[in-house]
Amino acid sequence: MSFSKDTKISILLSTVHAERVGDSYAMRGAVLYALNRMSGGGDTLSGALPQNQIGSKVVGEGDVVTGAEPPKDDEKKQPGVTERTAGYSETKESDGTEEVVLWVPNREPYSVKVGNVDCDVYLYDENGKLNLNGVNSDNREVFVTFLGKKGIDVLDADTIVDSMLDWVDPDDLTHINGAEDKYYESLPEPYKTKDASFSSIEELMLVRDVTPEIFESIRDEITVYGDNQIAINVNFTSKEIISSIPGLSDGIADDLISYIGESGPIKEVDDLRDLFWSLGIIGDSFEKIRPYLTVDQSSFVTIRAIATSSNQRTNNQGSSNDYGYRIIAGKRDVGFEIVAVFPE
Ligand SMILES: [Ca+2]
Repeated sequence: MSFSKDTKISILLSTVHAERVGDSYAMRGAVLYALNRMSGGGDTLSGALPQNQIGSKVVGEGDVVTGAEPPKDDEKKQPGVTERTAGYSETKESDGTEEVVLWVPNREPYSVKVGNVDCDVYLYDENGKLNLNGVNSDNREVFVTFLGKKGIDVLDADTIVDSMLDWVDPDDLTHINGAEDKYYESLPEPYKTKDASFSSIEELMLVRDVTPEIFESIRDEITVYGDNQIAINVNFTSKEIISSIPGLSDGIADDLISYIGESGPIKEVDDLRDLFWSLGIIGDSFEKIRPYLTVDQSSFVTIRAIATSSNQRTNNQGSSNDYGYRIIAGKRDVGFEIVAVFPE
């Protein structure tokens, strides 16, 4: 075989490919390691592993994963930072013989090294997202406003939300801008409305006017797991979601998110009363907003790992947002179990 310029390119490409594959396995390992740490270690991991989806490598403590660290404290030891991590970022429990520090959802990533790849692992509560099965006729404006903030035309947003209601409700009566069987059966590839709850967020792409581009722009902020209501965990949410709640402006959402960043998670919804008061939301106004807010975590957590140390980072074509490996884990009697994997 002659060593031409093309061969070099081919070798370079295969190196990049190998790094990408290596990162991919490292990120999978990091996610499974996190699942183990959330479950308190021990035998729960092997029981929770769908081998066919994850590959054959089972990651355990002391195996290929080394150097697990608590969340980074890169805020230079400001007063309040310690308090924020204490009692929230890590929960100490005793299993009788040794103390196991459980990993719990946290605004800061955990760090873990898998093989020679450093990974950041984010644990995110699903109650911080908008639950597709929580949308109803009374709170539909929240989702319409949210879609608007994502750059979706208001009429399209209205059509999408009405069609979501039709998709889920058991009847065949079309909402003003919605769609039932008659609409979907007229498509080149006809199908019927589900008339039942969303089973996955991807199912949203079957709903009238939801394009892959629209889905891509909102997929990290929607869920079908957790509590089937629009009650957002303020400690794990985005500016776009918070400011979609009637009565909460972009400015207030910014102030709330900075407050949590500086002072730590909100412990009681009532604690928001004073904060919002200082921002001009007084008396009855707070009572109207309150049902949309919670500090309760759901039983579902997104575990997302992103490789941070590999050379591939500099070669990465896509945005870091697209880069990573995620699973959704649901709490069970013993530990957590994988309920969804992205990419599969
Ligand atoms: Ca229906």
